[in-house]
Order: sequence, then structure tokens, then C-alpha cells
Amino acid sequence: MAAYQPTFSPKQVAKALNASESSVKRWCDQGAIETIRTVGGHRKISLDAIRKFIAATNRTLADPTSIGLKVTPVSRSSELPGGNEADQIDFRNALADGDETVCRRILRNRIERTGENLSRVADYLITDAMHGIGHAWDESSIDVYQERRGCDICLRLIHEMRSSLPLPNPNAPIAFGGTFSGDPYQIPTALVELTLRELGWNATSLGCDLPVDSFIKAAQDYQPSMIWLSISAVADEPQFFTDQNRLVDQLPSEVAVVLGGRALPESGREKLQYSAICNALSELSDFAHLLSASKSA
Ligand code: B12
Repeated sequence: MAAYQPTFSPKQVAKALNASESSVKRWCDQGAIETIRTVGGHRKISLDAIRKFIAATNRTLADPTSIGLKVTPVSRSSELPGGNEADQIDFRNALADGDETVCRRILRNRIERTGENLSRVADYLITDAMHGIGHAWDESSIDVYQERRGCDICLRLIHEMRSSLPLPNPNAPIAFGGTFSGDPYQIPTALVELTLRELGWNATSLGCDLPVDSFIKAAQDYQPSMIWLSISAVADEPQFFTDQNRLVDQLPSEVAVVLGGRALPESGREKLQYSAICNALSELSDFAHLLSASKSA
């Protein structure tokens, strides 16, 4: 049996959306809001239908209490640190509150308004917010569940952006990457994939926690022009250096190896083999452009 769903009248929904009752009725009749008809022919709207309408139209619930929703108290003991622009502040707060709809709306609006590329907007909002959440977690001003929930929301948003891109051209250069064993950080490698896809690369993030042998096997299967390694956690530095060298030793010399990430060891970099170290997604874009240009020259 389907779970019980409370339903609301167009008048209640109008109040919640800060719209007129006649607009809500029109949206119902046009099919923009899924509507249930009672035996007496009255329109009834489920919570699910309201959620779908809000997500599809980038609206917000101006008055959630009018449909019986509690306004979740923001359990933060201080503001999240980060960028100062209104979009960044709103996105950070919505992410900490687990408000996926608002996060999605801010992200989409920014893409539309600025015309900036997806990975730039993602970096601007998502990276900033996750850094802020990390800081707040460290200061115990937000809970672990809020960080985990924020992470999942970001991954879904990145996935949606990736899905909105056209499929790579069959002749597109191939790239793959991920993180080594012991590195559970999913967002950075997903952002690298998005960045390269947007540049027209056939890029695949293989995810996290991959044994070096799996990287080597993937290199044989993919025959890539580029491999990226995202480094957010290094449990055992000597082992990391050994694994990184073992991987590169197995690659044909024309494969570019790109390293990046907050935990890339500062010292001992001369022991690593790489084509580029990128501190930011914009640096990766520049490098990928150079690489494509040199291949087609
Ligand atoms: C989410 C999170 C986790 C999650 C990750 C889950 C997941 N599914 O991904 C989990 C739960 C695993 C986790 C665990 C831990 N975490 Co944690 N975590 C974070 C948090 C809040 C966000 C990470 C993130 O996604 N950031 C967003 C990404 C996009 O930002 P980024 O990493 O800076 O990446 C950018 C660049 O570095 C670059 N980049 C990255 N990789 C690459 C690769 C290439 C090729 C290129 C070009 C660029 C590039 O581009 C990215 C976009 O700009 C950070 C806070 C922070 N500052 O990031 C803490 C943070 C990293 N965690 C921290 C800690 C302490 C831990 C734990 C030790 C906690 C514990 N006691 O268990 C464990 C350690 C886990 C381990 N095995 O190492 C600390 C690390 C402190 C330190 N000095 O190292 C941080 C900084 C929080 C804090 N402020 O204290 N964590």
C-alpha cells in the first residue's frame, strides 16, 4: 500500500507558494501541478506534487507552515565561513540545512544568469560550501550527518550537471581518473570529470579507493590520453609514492598524468612522475586545452 500522503487545497498551496489561488488552479488544470480530484470534483494536491512543482519551476515555499510543514531550525552555532557573495552564502546555508531544492535553484539560476561554465559554477558554490561545512564540522558547529547529507546533495547536483552535457564526440580524447586506496573523497574526482566533459573530453571518473592495479588495468582498457589522480587523503606517504610510480611506469609515455588535490604531499614531489600538478580546476582546463591543441597540431 502506498504511504499516506497529506493533500492540500489550491488555497492552502497558493498561500504556501505566495501565489494567487486562481494561478494554482490554472497550474493544476494545465498539468503543471499533479492534481487529485475528489469525488465531488475538488482539486487536491499532494506534498509530493508540490515538491515536484517547486523543483521544476525554481520556486520556493514562501510559507511552509501553511501546509503544515515545520521550518527546520537551523542547528548551527555559527555562520559557515566562505565566499562573501550572496549566492555562496545562500548555497552554503541551504546545503548545511539539507535543502536540496534551494541548492539546485541557486546553482541553476547562477548558470543561467552568468553564462559561466558548469564546472566554474560548481567550484564556486559546491567547493566553497563543502570547505565551509568542513570548517564548521571541525569547530563542532554542525553535526556529522549534516556533512554527509551535504556531500550527497553535491554529488547529485554534479551528476545532474554532467547529465545535462551532450555525449562526448566519438573522436574525443579519452581520460579517466579517481583516487587511490584509502582516499574516500568523491566530490573532487567528480568535479574533475565534469570539467573535462565540458571541454569535450570523453572523461570518466572511476570513483574512489581504487587499488593501483585497478588503475593499471583501466589504463589498458581505456587507452587514455590523460589519467588524473585526485589526492585528498594519503594514509601512507611512502606507499603513495611507490604506487604512483608503479602506475606511471606501466603507462605508454604519451599518456599525460595529472595530479591534484588538497593532500598532494608538499615535500618529495620530485619522487613523483607527472605531466602536470593542478591546484585548481581552472588549471586543469588550461592544461587540457594545451594537450588537445598539441595533439591536433
Ligand atoms: C566531506 C568530507 C569528508 C567525507 C568525504 C565523503 C565523500 N563521500 O566524499 C568523509 C566522511 C570520508 C571524511 C572523512 C574524514 N575527514 Co573529511 N572532509 C570532508 C570535507 C567537509 C569536504 C571534502 C570535499 O568534498 N571538499 C570539496 C572539494 C571539491 O574540495 P577540495 O578537496 O579542496 O578539491 C578541490 C581542489 O583541491 C582541486 N582538486 C582536488 N582533486 C583534484 C584533482 C585534479 C586532477 C585537479 C585538477 C584538481 C583537484 O579541485 C577541487 C575543486 O576546486 C572536508 C573539508 C574541506 N576543506 O574540503 C573535510 C576534511 C578534508 N576532512 C577532514 C578530516 C579530519 C577527516 C577525518 C580524519 C575525520 C575523522 N576523524 O574520521 C576523515 C579522514 C578520512 C580519510 N580516510 O582520510 C579535515 C582534514 C584536515 C587536515 N588537515 O587534513 C577536513 C579539511 C575538515 C576540517 N576542516 O577539519 N571527510
